[in-house]
Amino acid sequence: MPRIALIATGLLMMAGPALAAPDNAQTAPPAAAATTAPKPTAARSTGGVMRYDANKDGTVTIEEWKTGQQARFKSLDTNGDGKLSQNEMYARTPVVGNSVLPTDRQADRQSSNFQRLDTDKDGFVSLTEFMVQADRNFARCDTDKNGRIDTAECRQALQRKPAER
Ligand SMILES: [Ca+2]
Ligand SMILES: [Ca+2]
Ligand SMILES: [Ca+2]
Repeated sequence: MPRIALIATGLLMMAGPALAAPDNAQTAPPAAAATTAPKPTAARSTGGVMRYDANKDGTVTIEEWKTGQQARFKSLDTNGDGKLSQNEMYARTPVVGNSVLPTDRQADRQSSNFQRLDTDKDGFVSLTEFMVQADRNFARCDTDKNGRIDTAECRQALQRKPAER
């Protein structure tokens, strides 16, 4: 029964798209091919989480998260003074005209985010202030409170709280 073997291959491919070879894709049943293809957009907002999975075990622990956020802080601090100005913070996410939000909305949002992070109101976000927010973000994603997050958990958490704008 070679067909059953093919279907099994299709199921395996769904479980691990990275293992899918071009040859298998051509011979896979259409149903399996159709289910592997979609879902590109959903991962966009939360897919970034997994880049902090330093040991690649599929979850991001609080330690991995903190290490990653500290590294992020350092890379954002382009003048190396140990704190982030608003320009440094958003240098990589500039307000752009072709986004879903109008540019003034984006700018408003960035400056209100920045002010929320800058809890001592000195006009800069220190590493401590940055990490307070990082902890909060982790906690928000870690809905089952086991000290680990993954993309699915984060996506759920973010969907549950759509009013953050
Ligand atoms: Ca991990
Ligand atoms: Ca700085
Ligand atoms: Ca500050």
